[in-house]
Amino acid sequence: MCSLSFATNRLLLSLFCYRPRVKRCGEVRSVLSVFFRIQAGASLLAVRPRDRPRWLLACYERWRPALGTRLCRHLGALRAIHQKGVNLTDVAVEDGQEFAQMGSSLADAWQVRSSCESGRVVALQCSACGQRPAPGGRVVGGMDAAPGRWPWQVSVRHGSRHRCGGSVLAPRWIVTAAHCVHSYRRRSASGWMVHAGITHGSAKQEAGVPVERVISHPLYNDNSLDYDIALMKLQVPLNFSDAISALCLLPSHQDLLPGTPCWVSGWGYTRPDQAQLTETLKEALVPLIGTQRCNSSCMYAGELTARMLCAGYPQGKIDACQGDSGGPLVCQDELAWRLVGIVSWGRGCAEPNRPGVYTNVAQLLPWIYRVTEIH
Ligand code: 4AZ
Repeated sequence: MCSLSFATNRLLLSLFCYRPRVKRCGEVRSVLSVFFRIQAGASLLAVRPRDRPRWLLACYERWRPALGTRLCRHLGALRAIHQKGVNLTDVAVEDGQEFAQMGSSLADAWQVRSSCESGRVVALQCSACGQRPAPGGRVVGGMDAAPGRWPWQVSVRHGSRHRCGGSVLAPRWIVTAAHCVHSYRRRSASGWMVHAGITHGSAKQEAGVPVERVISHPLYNDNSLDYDIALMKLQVPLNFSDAISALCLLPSHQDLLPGTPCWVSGWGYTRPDQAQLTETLKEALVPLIGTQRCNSSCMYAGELTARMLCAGYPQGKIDACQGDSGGPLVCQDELAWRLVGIVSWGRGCAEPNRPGVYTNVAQLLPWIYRVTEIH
């Protein structure tokens, strides 16, 4: 298990590892060999081969920027912000500190050294995500959300009307559902505004940030709602604060287990029979439901694709609803809050055996990375 991880507020201090990937027949494709962490303070990259008790600082020789990006994404961050070699003479290292020189790949063959040839070690900073300042919906059966509880939640508006929810991934990137933007002029960003840092006032006119680009997934299918994801690039960056911050994505090795407690939030309808958005952001706890069960004949009878996942309750009563679409389904692990789903569809709202269906973000990570890198 890879559970050696914890986070400090804003200073990321994280450990993670490569899990063995087991093929269906039981054959092991690659073995877990090394844990990583970024140490608070100087952001030094440390590695710990599986068979060693102590953390080793990573030597800078053989380092390439692409490795920093890969490591940050494995942690669930969107990108690496800074990476450089730091002179060992400029950092405080413990007596007897050992070092590791990279081998042929990130996960394997780090060689233990008593010093670094280059005299430098790797400092790596990933984009901040997944922390909220303090402990603290069309959500049917939910509760009012306290300010700051969901600082990544945005209201996506066209003209001044709330159309959908969305989530902050980076100061200039919002993720929402493709079906929210599909009926508007293709790829046109004009008219779209994003309102961040609010819990009240889905109908009011606070200053929003205009959208520069709208990019829907090219495979989005308006009939099946497969690939229901769109990214919005903002014209100006959001000012991150206690009220506005980014979500993490899933690390590539993380499994999503049925029953995991996750949260949905939004300004959508709070009663299936009343077409009215709420004034106050709502939240609801909705456990994940395994796809096999959700796709069974008593639920969605095969309508789900691999790009979808379910969350909610077989008995109904608590669910996302119209107006919540595009908004986040988030789950917390030892490290961070992560975007697991995007409110997408369902038969009605809060009905028995018709749980909410969400875009399965883990299946679309390569597309998110590619789009946010090239635009
Ligand atoms: C909608 O129409 C919608 N109960 C969103 C979520 C759900 C149903 C409908 C899930 O936007």
